[in-house]
Amino acid sequence: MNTEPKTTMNESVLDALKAAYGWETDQIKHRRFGSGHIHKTYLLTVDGQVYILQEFNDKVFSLPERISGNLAYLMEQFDPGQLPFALPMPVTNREGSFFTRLDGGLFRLFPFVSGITRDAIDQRGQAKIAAEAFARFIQVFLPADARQLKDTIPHFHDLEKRYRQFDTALLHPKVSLDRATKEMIDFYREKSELVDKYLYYRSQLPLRVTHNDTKINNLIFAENLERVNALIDLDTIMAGFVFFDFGDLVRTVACTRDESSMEWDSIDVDMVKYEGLLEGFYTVLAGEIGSEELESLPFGGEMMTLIMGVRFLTDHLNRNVYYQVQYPEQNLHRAQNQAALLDALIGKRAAINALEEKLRNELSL
Ligand code: GN1
Ligand code: MG
Repeated sequence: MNTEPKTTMNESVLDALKAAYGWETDQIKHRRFGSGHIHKTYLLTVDGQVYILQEFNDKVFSLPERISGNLAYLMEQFDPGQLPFALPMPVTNREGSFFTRLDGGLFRLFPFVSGITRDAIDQRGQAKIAAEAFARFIQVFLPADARQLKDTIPHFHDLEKRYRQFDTALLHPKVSLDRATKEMIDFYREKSELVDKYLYYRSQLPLRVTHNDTKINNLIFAENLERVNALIDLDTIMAGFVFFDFGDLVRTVACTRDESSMEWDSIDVDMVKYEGLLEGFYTVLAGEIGSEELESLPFGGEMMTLIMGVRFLTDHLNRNVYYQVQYPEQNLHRAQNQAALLDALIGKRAAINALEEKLRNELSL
């Protein structure tokens, strides 16, 4: 089972890293860092110089060379200076590679970007700033040919495929189907009607360069939360639809409780922050992308919440082989959380449409 890993690395791994990066010092300190669900992340200090060290999850990203290839393609063609924030690239080792394979696993090193990361934010203005940052990322790469990018996780946001994985897990569940699990299975089965809308948009909208993991904790804010210093977790950059990136923001920003909350009854859509997100995307992208693309944004909120819920539930049925968990039912609880949010988003469709109308008028779109 993929349980919470121990909090320190073996000395032998640190020694091997020293050799790989050519560090001639014994002044190396590290501690676990961040709240990502996939890689294990450490804050590493080498002679006073601070880095982020990631133990890379190559079970999840089985094609790491594609990540390097995609980033190289994007960086060659476009000047990252066009963006008002950093896209931190890994530090190369002595062999010039982003990745260092050691006995203990596959590792990557990043420069540490100072600032603040949040699993939730509390103001409309911050929602707008976050949305503008992700929208700027999309905007800068609009002239790129998204099809040149390779899928780093094939079918990552393919809702239809995620439902097939759910069905497969249901054939031989690895956990007992208690009442809460059965309720979730029924809930997500019922919501499969959203797959048709996903397929419709997939057949109509252009593929763009999208980040695909726009949860709020993948932004590093300046200390005053009034600016974005960096956009991180670039492994899932691949061809996608604009509504994916808007949707994951809705899922993690425009909600009254964060993804790990178990207060199901108080999970709702925060319309004030939702408005901030829409305004951020409209301000940057209106006029640059098609009108149907703009109209698809609210669907992204529902679709991304649904796909995460289905993935969490599937992982629970498979007994936690994908996401890191701190206790066995955590993926079920995450699926319950996403279910509550999805219901709230569906219940607020009319209010969200009204919000779109109002903003379009205000911004003369
Ligand atoms: C994972 O690595 P992290 O925590 O930023 C996942 C995303 C999910 C997210 C759910 C590669 O992102 O797709 O949205 O957890 N990343 C991958 O919190 O599966
Ligand atoms: Mg992350």
